[in-house]
Amino acid sequence: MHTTVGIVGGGPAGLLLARLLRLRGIDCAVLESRDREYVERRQRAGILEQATVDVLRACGAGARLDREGLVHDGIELRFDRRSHRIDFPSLTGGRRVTVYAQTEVVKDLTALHLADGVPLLFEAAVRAVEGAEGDRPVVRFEHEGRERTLTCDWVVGCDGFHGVARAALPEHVRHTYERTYPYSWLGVLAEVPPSCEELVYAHSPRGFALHSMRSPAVSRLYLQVPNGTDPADWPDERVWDELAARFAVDGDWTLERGPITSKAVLPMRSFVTEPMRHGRLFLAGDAAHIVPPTGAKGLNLAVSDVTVLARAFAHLARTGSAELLDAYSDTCLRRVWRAEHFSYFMTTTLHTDPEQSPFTTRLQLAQLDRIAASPHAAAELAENYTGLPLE
Ligand code: FAS
Ligand code: PHB
Repeated sequence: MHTTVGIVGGGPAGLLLARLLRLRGIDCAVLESRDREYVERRQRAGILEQATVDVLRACGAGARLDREGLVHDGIELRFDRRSHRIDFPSLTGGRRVTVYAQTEVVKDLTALHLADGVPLLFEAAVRAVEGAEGDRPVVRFEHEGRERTLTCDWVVGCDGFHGVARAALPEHVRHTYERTYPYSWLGVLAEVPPSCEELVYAHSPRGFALHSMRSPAVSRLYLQVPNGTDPADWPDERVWDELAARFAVDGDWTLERGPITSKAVLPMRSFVTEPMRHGRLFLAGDAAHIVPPTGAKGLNLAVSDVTVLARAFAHLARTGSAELLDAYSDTCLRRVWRAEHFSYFMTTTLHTDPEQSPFTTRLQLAQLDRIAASPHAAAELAENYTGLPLE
């Protein structure tokens, strides 16, 4: 097989890149190691920035998003038994976010591909990317029990943190920056209407908690837990009791309980690979960078990477100039480090490190109090959370 742009990984980054290239008449093919059902059911992100919604609409993947997405004009911070709402439009000149699950974005993009025939191979596990320094890189993959190759003019690694593409950047070229955290998230999906209109981020002496949602009937909630936690040690009642304790505020508010349908522990990591390009190989999304989910940036960063990359490939096809491809890594890394900083800030301000001193806890509360008291500090959070416009 040969194509212009070989895409490794059929998550949101790979699927959206293929769609954007297709709309610009650039040949591409997507190789995804898992089956369709697994990729469409894998619970991940839930918050879309305005810029992400705009890109999905522009590429024809906005119809269901517009029908079923929940537009939110703010979030609530809870700390010291107090509650404080951050109003996005008034602090950012009109920006807001949309609650629409990553699973649904993946379903919408997959349906578009299967409808208009972009080569999208499921259960096609890529073993290696070779020849990125040459002018015709080769992707070696296994499909239906046979070893196969895809030759390309360009390869894009959209295969996530545990993928193979990043390994094709030689050690002497690749610089990695990493921070791990002394806690994880226990994420649950529950068949119960959300107990709040907007997302609630809670700082409490017992640890962090987040109340998110998937629909008017399905809640998505997260609890800070020690690394290495076994979900089996958290029976439903214990989950609800702990959530209620962490969301507790003075005043009348009740956490509605219901059947928990999924439970998983998610480690927290900040990770960046530089550069995001080597020869004819590009990295996009989680293949190049990871943010802790406290800032709701993961999926949105993947979308901004492939938007910049698709524009650069279109510029090459139109003008013959590779200038935007040459600028890809620097262009994306500016946005990546902004999101890394914001996600680190949200994580270290809202979580309680088991080793932290009472002095550190006081500093966290002083920072949260500042955000509640100062429109400038609140605007800084709101601008980062709703996402900066794409360059
Ligand atoms: P993805 O990891 O989504 O997709 C990569 C794809 O490549 C996968 O489909 C994988 O099967 C495939 N692949 C891997 N190796 C391959 C190979 N060798 N050959 C072929 N295909 C291969 N963000 C939030 O904002 N909120 C959240 O709550 C949240 N929860 C998360 C939970 C988890 C467990 C993880 C890992 C991430 C979470 N994130 C969350 C971040 C998440 O949204 C990511 O940023 C987003 O999935 C990134 O999309 P991709 O870059 O497309 O990577
Ligand atoms: C989610 O809905 O899954 C979600 C929302 C906001 C976050 C993280 C996860 O910060």
